[in-house]
Amino acid sequence: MDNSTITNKEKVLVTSALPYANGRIHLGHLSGAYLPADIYVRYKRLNGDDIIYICGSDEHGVPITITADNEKVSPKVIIDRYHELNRLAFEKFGMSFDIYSRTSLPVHHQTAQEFFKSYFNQGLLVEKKSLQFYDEKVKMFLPDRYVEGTCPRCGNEEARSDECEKCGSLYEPSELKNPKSKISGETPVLKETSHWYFPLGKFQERLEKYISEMSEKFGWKENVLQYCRGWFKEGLKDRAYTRDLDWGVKVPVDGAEGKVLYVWFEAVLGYISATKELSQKRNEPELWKKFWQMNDTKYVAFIGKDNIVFHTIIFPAMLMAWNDIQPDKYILPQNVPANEFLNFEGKKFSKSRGWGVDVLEFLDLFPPDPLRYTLAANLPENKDTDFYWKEFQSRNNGELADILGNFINRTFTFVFKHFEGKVPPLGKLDKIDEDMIKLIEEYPAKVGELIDRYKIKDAVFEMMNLARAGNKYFNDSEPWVSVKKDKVKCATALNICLNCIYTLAELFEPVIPFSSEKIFKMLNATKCNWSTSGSLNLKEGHLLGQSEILFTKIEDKVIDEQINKLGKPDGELKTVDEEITIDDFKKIKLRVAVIKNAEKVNKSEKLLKLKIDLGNEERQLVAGIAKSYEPENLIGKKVLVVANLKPAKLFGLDSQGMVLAVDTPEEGKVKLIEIDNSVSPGTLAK
Ligand code: B3M
Ligand code: ZN
Repeated sequence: MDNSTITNKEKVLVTSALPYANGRIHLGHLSGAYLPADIYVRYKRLNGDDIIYICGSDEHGVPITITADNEKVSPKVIIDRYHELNRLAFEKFGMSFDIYSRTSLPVHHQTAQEFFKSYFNQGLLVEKKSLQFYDEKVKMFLPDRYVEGTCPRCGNEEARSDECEKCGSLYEPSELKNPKSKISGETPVLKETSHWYFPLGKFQERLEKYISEMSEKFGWKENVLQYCRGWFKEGLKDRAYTRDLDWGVKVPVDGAEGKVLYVWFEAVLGYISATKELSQKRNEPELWKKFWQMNDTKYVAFIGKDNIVFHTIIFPAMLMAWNDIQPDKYILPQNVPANEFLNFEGKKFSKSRGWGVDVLEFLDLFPPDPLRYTLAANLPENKDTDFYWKEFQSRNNGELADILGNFINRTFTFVFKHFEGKVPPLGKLDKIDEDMIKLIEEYPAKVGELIDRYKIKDAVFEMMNLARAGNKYFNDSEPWVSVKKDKVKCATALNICLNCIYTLAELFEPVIPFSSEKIFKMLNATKCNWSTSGSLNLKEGHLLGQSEILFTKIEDKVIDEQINKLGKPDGELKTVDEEITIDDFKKIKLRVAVIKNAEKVNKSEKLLKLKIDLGNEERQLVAGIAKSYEPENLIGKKVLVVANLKPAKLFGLDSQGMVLAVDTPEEGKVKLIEIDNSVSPGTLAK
């Protein structure tokens, strides 16, 4: 455990993944890399730590150029539009970045080029020639995502140029069948090009050591470590750090016209250049160095799980390579508390299918705090979670309004009615009062410790528990009775309630900052240091401010309206599949089969070898379902198989047919289409 977090003030650098400026931020993004970081940062600020929080738009790379191509506008139009929209969305949501920068700024281009040149000059980069697809019609090399074709291994028709997402195989672009350029639709040719490769393998040993040390000292999350182990097990390979593309940071080497730096290479450096921009803005030239180049900085990088390798392996290796020869040494991430994904009402967010809500849309309908609270209470810290409209409603109505809001409201009403809006005196304490005071005193440390360990969901649960306890205390001490019989006792209870509200205002600040500000205003008080927020800060006679409504209940009909909007086949939702004739379909023989045996395929994480019985024959087939099923749970299942698929070889094994499965919202997981037990093997589906 990192004891320094508890005793000393820290110097902390926090970054959140730089979102691509090619689309709007949705709730899933917030839950992954932004809200948890903001809660952490706000807490650290209240704690008096010296902290900066860095973010900005990632404005290069193929995702941007694809959006620009689709809209037939320049990439600049796209990034200007989405940088501004996302900046605004974050602001309305209450994100407290110290800077929201952009990677198209000159300071970023210079920084990225400086790193590249450093590697180049030390002879670290290896230039290699390779064959890449080239579209002769538009005269450009096609990055992976611009080429689609048939997988040479499994026949998937939507395979990328060198990788099939369906069966997980990697191959040379020359092996891809029927390649098509996504830009012109033409068949691209293979043309030789050269790129600079970073020898990641050379850093493997040091990276493994770095991760195991950091994780031991600072408690890295298990999901993050698992990803890293997977990469190390496969062995780190050289990676091309340049691309043939117009849009991006130019490769600062003679003869490299038409080439830019690989977007992931420069995007992670965006954290550094954004901090430089902050330095300039604050007119503190040394600020960025103080955070990036001094050993006493604690650097925490918040991301979603799809970005893990870039932050735990690629970026640290880049910093190590710089530190190897340059006099100014950078610090490495001390922790990378990556989150899993948030789904929406049981399915993945999908812009094209209209599934999900983006942040600006949401905040046009509801205030930010109920959203922050709902997302924070359900963060995908260890597994994927879902946003449900009904849960949003019940967290708002049943927790924010009925527990926190109600406690504050009844206390204020009582104090204004019976104590002229002033904090009543604290009299002799009974056991119930002492117990409540003890709770108030204990909670800041309890909640803070959870946040320090990135257990934000648990921290939020505890915050609301204190409000629960406050409500219960109010009930149990029955001030409406004591006000008539024993005014001193009544005053004592209300004094404690008001002080509990003060503590709640402070503890909840990181999660619901807008409401917290209102509560402080109502208390006519200001924030204090986190560590002293539980010490009965409001004294006898202190005059309270105006009371106001904190949380409005959301009616069923408002929520139903949102639910009904979802999944409406309003054009966008319809899947557009190419039509086939009944004869085409009849060519495919789908038959029922029983799984007789299943075993793992050596060296493959995705594949299982199945023995199936088709009624009158047994066959072997290889299926990409290892991440979804344990072999022993498959035996006896009746499934549907494409029985007349041409045999293929996968991982050197014969596969005669294909078993049918459907995607699930969980990344990489599928569900077999199972057939009722009454149907015999061999039966044809029609
Ligand atoms: N833009 C990927 C993403 O938005 C990428 C993150 C960069 S972090 C340096 O998921
Ligand atoms: Zn494939």
